[in-house]
Amino acid sequence: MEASDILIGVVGKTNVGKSTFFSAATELGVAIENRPFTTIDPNIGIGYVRKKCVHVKLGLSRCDASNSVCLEGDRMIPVKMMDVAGLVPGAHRGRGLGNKFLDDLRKADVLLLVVDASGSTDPEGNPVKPGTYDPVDEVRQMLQEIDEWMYGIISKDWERFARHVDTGGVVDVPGAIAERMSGLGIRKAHVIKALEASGLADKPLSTWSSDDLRRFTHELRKAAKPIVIVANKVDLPGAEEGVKRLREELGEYPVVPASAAAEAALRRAARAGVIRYKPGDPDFEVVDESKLNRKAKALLEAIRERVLSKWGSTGVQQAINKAVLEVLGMIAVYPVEDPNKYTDKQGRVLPDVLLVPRGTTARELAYRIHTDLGKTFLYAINAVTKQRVGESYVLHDDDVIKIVAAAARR
Ligand SMILES: Nc1nc2c(ncn2[C@@H]2O[C@H](COP(=O)(O)OP(=O)(O)O)[C@@H](O)[C@H]2O)c(=O)[nH]1
Ligand SMILES: [Mg+2]
Repeated sequence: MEASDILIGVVGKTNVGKSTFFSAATELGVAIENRPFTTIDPNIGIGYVRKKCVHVKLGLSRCDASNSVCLEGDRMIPVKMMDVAGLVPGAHRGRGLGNKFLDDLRKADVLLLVVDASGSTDPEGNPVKPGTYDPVDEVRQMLQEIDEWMYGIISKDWERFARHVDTGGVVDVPGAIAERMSGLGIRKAHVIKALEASGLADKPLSTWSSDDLRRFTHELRKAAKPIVIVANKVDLPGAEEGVKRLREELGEYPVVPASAAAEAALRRAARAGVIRYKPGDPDFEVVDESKLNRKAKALLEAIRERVLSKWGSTGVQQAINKAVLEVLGMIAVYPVEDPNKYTDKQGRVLPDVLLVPRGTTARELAYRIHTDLGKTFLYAINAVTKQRVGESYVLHDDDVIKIVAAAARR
């Protein structure tokens, strides 16, 4: 996976807070000149993973973050986010914006499934009394919708495909399945994982029952579209019960309690210079009381009381970090030219950080930076230990790496 192409899909039914989450996440909360990132498309934007900047670890006083932003030692690393159209039950049969929803989903690497943990939004998105609706049912419905959609695609012409694989001398079965499903963002590694998880790795495809195919599809969805549940609206009454139920009943998925509305308000206030607050912080600090009117002050106090003190944070940053760093298993790597000064050719300190999948090698990193650098790779230098490492060196989180390549010497 190209880390710069990581796409987080924000999904869920109508009125649960997807757009609020999306706009909070794509607002950095600080005014920065020459910000290199803008909204790509009305529903695609840039969100950020927050990670301690390696300049702090290295004992440097600062860095010159260029492809990302360093907020006093916290590196905000851009990732693409998509505010997906609301999902209504029956979307796979074309209800609501069904097909638009499912089309958007194809491109996503990981999903933030936003639900109303307070149970105050009915299946069609209408507001109801908190606690009326069960967020666990809501998640199950969403997952079923996605499974149905995938099953519809995979089962089309399956028999013919299965016969062809079994009798046509296809050697790489997972590869053939992945190729058939590549339009859904499915890769061979996902297929291998799903074959194993569904116990179908050794069963010839043409002998699969339709139950087998459903089980396989379910596992494939879990592998290719992993999910973090965002239990939103925790500022409302009834949310505690909702979060508890989500955790009890859907233990296989991470559940992050959140208040997207609170995060949106905090980032706006931080941007206006009223408070000091970095996305994901457990608290904020009022900078200038005189800038706050009574209403704004009451709102901030309510956020502190109902969200931050109670839940530890608004959850928005935590959900993004969980999706990218834990679920997708990305690590941060800082390529440099000068391994002693940690600078690039222009003398900028640690300008770039890349998110790469855990397990990426030095040579793969070189390819990521530039094809020529990959092709002519000679060795790399771990700038922290000053050790020379070979092409198969497996990168660690927060590695600072200089690539030495034949092309670069010319
Ligand atoms: N109380 C509360 N309301 C929220 C929160 N997030 C969103 N909302 C409200 O829920 C409604 C629907 O939000 P929106 O983001 O448009 O939902 P979407 O249809 O899923 O995109 C709006 O009135 C929001 O202000 C939250 O964390 N807490
Ligand atoms: Mg919306």
